[in-house]
Amino acid sequence: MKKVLLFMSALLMLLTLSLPVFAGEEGALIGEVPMIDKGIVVIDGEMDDIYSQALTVNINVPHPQFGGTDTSGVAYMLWTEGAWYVYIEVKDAEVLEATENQMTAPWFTDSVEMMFDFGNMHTDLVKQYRVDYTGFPCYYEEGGAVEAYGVDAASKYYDEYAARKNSDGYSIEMMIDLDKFALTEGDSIGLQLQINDIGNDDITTYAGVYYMESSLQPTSWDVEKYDYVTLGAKLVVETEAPATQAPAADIPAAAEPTAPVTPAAPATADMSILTAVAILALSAGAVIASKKKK
Ligand SMILES: [Ca+2]
Ligand SMILES: [Ca+2]
Ligand SMILES: [Ca+2]
Repeated sequence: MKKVLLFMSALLMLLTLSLPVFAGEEGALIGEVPMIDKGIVVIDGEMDDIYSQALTVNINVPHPQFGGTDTSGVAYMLWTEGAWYVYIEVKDAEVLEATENQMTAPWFTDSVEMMFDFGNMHTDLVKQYRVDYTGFPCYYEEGGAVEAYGVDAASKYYDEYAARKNSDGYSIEMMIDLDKFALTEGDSIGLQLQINDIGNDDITTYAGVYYMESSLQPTSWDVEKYDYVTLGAKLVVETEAPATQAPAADIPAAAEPTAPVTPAAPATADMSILTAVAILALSAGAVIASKKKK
């Protein structure tokens, strides 16, 4: 009897001790990704207003061996039924022109990668979505299970994607297709974000890698250490102020160009200001209309 008890308690102890080993390391909860309606975000590489309410994460942790010091990014994340939105602004002083590497080794172009562990259980293969600064898309599954590089192959994994180069780097926007993953509000998703930074020093072309800020600082495929997010509830989006509903008749009258008082005289700055002031005074509706066009 004693022997049995001893054996049972030893077994219990062994099971308790083994638990953390089987469960693996757990990353931290980053936060809730707000849900939005389809059609609010335009996938064009520019930051839509709604991203100000997105869950954000900084991408600025250099790879232990291949990291640099002068590149960083911020990712803004939202979701909708059947799709994941991410807008990433990258500060990269040297965006190097893409080469034929795009098809064979696409990580050697200045680019951003979004890696998902959709079950957050470390049991499924990690899904990797990469778009480079030229807008070249890639999809890859851990271990090479799927390798879809370029517009034709990758398009079935995205709803849309876009990129835009600017004076101090570039921005990437992705609408990743989630249709086949059957995700719903409250689900957890492990994730990693990565910037590939290509540049030139005096001798050679180099590649640097930066990861998002996270609790256990995993590298690309270190899925047991990924931090995770949950799919949040739908945002309550503010509707336009009632001022935009001003009587339609006022708007064309105020917006019509004003004829010069003396046709022969050249237009002066003073007159433009007076005209602008007159329009402002005439109709608030016209001012709102012009703001929206900016
Ligand atoms: Ca956009
Ligand atoms: Ca979709
Ligand atoms: Ca670069």
